[in-house]
Amino acid sequence: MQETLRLFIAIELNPEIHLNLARIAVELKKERNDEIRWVNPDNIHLTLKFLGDTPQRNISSLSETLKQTVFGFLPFEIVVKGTGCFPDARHPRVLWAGVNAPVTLFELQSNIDRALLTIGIPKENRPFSPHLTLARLSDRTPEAVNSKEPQKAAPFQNTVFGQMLVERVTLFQSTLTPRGPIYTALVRLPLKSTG
Ligand code: 3AM
Repeated sequence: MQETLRLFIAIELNPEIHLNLARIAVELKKERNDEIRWVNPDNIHLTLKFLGDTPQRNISSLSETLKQTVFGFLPFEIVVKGTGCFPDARHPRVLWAGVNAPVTLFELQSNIDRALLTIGIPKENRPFSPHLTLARLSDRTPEAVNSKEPQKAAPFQNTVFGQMLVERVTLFQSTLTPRGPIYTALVRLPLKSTG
């Protein structure tokens, strides 16, 4: 059988952002609720593309394509600010922290998507909406909890959780375990250095 790895491409966050997101998760989690799956704050990242199960033998061409694409971009700043829900506050499935970013981030994401198509990885259908997933709510989450979570997060609507210079993109392996996913950085690909 062919060996596959579950992969995704993301931007890693700096320690300040991790710390601030961990703090608000503690606040929001005060009334413990088992229906909400909180993301381990150390695991929070900005996903650019989910690849899913990928044959191990394709990883070197994938990394090479990614390397060349990413190196075409200069570093840029992002600001992590505010909270919100997908698809909307009345039907929350994902609780997120927002990412304010220049057009470069959108170009980086769409260039990666386009470049990977040349090596047979299908393009993303949904428009790119940069966010950091804080928690996931399921269909089974009671309506009362569903409507409460966005309200609990509302005080953070304009909070700045930090900012950082994006200087690299990371190819991650995701290993699903009963205790939650384990993310392992496989390769870090630098943007073009100005120095
Ligand atoms: O951190 P976020 O939520 O942006 O939601 C998953 C996570 O992104 C997403 O890939 C990232 C790392 O797990 N993901 C997981 N399964 C997915 C799927 N089948 C998926 N995205 C699209 N399709």
